[in-house]
Amino acid sequence: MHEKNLTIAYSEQNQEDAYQIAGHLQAAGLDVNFLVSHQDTPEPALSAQLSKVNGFILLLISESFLKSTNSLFSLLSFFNANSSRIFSIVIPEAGTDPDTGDRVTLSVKFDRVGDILKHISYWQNKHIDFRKQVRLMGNPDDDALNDRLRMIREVSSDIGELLRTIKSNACKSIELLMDEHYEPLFEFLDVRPAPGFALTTTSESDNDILNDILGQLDDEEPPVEPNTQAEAPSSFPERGQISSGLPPDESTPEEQATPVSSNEETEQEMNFDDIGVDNGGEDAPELHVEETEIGHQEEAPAPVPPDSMVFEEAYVQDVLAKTSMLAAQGNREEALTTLTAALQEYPHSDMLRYHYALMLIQQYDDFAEAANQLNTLLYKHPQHPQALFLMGEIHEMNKDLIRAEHFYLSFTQVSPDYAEGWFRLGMVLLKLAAGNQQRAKDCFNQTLRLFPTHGEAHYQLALLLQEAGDTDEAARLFHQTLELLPDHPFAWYDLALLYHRREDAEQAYHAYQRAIINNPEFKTPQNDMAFEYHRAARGARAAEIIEQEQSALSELRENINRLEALLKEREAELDKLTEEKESPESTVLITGATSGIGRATAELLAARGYRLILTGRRTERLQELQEALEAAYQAEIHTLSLDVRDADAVQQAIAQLPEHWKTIDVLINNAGKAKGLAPIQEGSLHHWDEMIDTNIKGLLYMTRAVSPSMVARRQGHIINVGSTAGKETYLNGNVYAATKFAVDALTKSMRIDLHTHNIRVSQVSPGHVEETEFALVRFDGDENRARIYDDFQPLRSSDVAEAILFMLNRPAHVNIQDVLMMGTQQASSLYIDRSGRDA
Ligand code: NDP
Ligand code: 8X3
Repeated sequence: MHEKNLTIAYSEQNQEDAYQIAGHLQAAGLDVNFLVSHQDTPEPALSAQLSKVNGFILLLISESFLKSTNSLFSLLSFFNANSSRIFSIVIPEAGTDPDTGDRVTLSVKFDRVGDILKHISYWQNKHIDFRKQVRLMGNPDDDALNDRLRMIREVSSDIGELLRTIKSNACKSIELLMDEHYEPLFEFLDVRPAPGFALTTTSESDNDILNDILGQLDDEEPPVEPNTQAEAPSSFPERGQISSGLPPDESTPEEQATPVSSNEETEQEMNFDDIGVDNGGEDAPELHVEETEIGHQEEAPAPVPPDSMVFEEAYVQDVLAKTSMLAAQGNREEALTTLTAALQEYPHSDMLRYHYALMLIQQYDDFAEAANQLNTLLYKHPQHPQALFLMGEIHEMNKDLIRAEHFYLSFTQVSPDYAEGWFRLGMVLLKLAAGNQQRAKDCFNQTLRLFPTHGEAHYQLALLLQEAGDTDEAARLFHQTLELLPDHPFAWYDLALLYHRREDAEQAYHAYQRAIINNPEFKTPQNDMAFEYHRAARGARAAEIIEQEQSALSELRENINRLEALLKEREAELDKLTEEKESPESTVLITGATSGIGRATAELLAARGYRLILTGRRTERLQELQEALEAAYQAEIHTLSLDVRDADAVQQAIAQLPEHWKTIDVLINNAGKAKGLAPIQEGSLHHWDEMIDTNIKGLLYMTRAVSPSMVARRQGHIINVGSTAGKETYLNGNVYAATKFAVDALTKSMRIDLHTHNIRVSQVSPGHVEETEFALVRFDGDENRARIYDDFQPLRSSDVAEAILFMLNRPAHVNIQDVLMMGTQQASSLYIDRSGRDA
């Protein structure tokens, strides 16, 4: 282990690089400490932290490092005071290409003037942007912001000198250092690495480390060492703009025709040809010079005045290259002396005079003398485009907007195809007077015709249209601005305000979020409240609308339910009316109406308004029933007291019906009975005759008497009351079953005979039915034997009556042929659940 104390100082983005380098140095036997600089946080600057560090410092110089205020603030003075113990390592890092968005390796270069100027330009623009933001935030007394502004301004002033200092001090690129196994560093530290130390790339991990660090550097030209001989440029391009080349603390945001950092990008794309300005290569910043290596000033060839005018142009170029290089190195006095001497030698040289004026501005802020020089030039060449443009800029900076307008206007007449001239003119017009909006608008439109991707012109036009109330077009242009300049610090916020005024709370909120990402200073409690309140209010309105809709829907649903109920009610009423309308026309003859099923049917039909001819043998019961039904239902009743077994009596009774009872629409053959329950060998012949005569012959006699009239009218309905005993037999049910089998057979047969006469023939076939005298009749009045329904619930007589009503009031085209029905506790003639009536 060596006693040397070594601290690696780096920007937070380069932590991995720091650890990898530390790993190598520890392998060489060195003790390594770390000091990290966080980007743009309020913590003390790196220089302040470094001032507490003893021993050697290894500074990792990366793109991130050179863009960090905390890393660079006061670093120049620290460096100057401690250069003997600082070794800089230039490292590449992964980043995003600002133009393409591609992932690329960002390599720090400061070998050439152009490289350094690029960094100077970056910090000047950063200073301008930040100052504008501070001003727009309307909080000029905010100490923290002012401190930050001061730091950025200082970095902006120091950065050129700092880079030159780093470059001229101990400084190596990481790839060279690794190629040489850190030997230059060990020499600087005056240590020897641990015996056997050498970087190897044989292991996979070492290869990874090297690849990580070296990245894509293989294709790039190797860095130029500081002492490399300088090359004189072949020409000295002229300058078209001075804004960002001016000392930052001398210009105000209003004076900047290109107010945002995003213009850095667009300016690089501008066409300078029209005013004879060479943009100096792909990344050349404001001072457009051919890339010139920084060498030792004394080693650069001094311009030698030529003997002949033939060489004047070459001489001028040579002088301008030399002065540019001297200025970039900070040797402005010598640059000015050289240029002054050359101008004295060639006072008629427009190029020398123009650049002399430019240098007076850039290096000495001597706008008055610069204007004098340019006036001299313009007196001779009134349409000299660069001089006109520069005069416009000088007067704009001096807030002499009337003269600025005059020179920019002259410039646009001389160089109408140079977009930036129109843009500057538009900006000056806006600042001159409120009534100039239309002319400014024309200028910005002209800018966009010449340079359609001029983001700032889009932005200015958007502001003008917004002011004029054309918010749709303004919104479109704000969006175009943001497509071209996605990080525009103000366009998102202006767009948010526009949407806010249009009460488009969602869009306003979104734009506000983007604005505060680009510029956190927009995030204030008032703004948060305004943008989020309106969004919330919109949400509340939406909730209110949803609630209203839900309530309207449920009301609608209730109305539909009410209407459906009403519809059913009306349909039922209509059915009833239809039945009532049809029933008086229907005359129904019921046999066996004095008891049981026949009586229940008579009551139901009377209630429904049918005209009834009621028959039975018991005359008193018939009269009693007639009175009851007439009283209860005002029913129209006719009674016939007859024995269905008497064919003549039946024939005569039907034949002698009163005229208005002659038309019988429905015949219900109900009269019937079971007599006895004995095995066939013991059966009573009397019983047998009675059942056969009543159930079969009685039915036949009635049908024979009534059906001819039906056939004649081609209208009628015969309903026979059969039985489950007509479907299946049971013990001792022999002759009764036979009679009901006969009824079933006759029903089918009659239907066949009569269906072609439009006469319906139906049958109801019940199982056990209570509320009848059936069992009492069967067992000759023995009430005890007749108690056959005590242990289960059979059908009731009214159940069968309803089935009959259903059959008879079907529409004319429907014939219910048979209704086989039993109580729920009865499955068949043989299977009855006699577990009780409540089961
Ligand atoms: P009821 O004894 O209560 O009714 C029988 C009806 O038939 C009485 O009105 C009776 O009147 C009449 N009747 C009997 N003999 C004659 C006759 N010779 N001439 C004229 N009318 C007569 O029994 P139900 O109501 O139960 O019987 C009705 C029909 O239902 C029968 O055909 C029966 O077979 C059938 N049936 C009955 C079942 C039940 O469990 N109750 C089950 C299945 C079918 P009157 O005495 O005044 O003449
Ligand atoms: C009357 C029913 O089962 O007693 O028909 O025969 S049953």
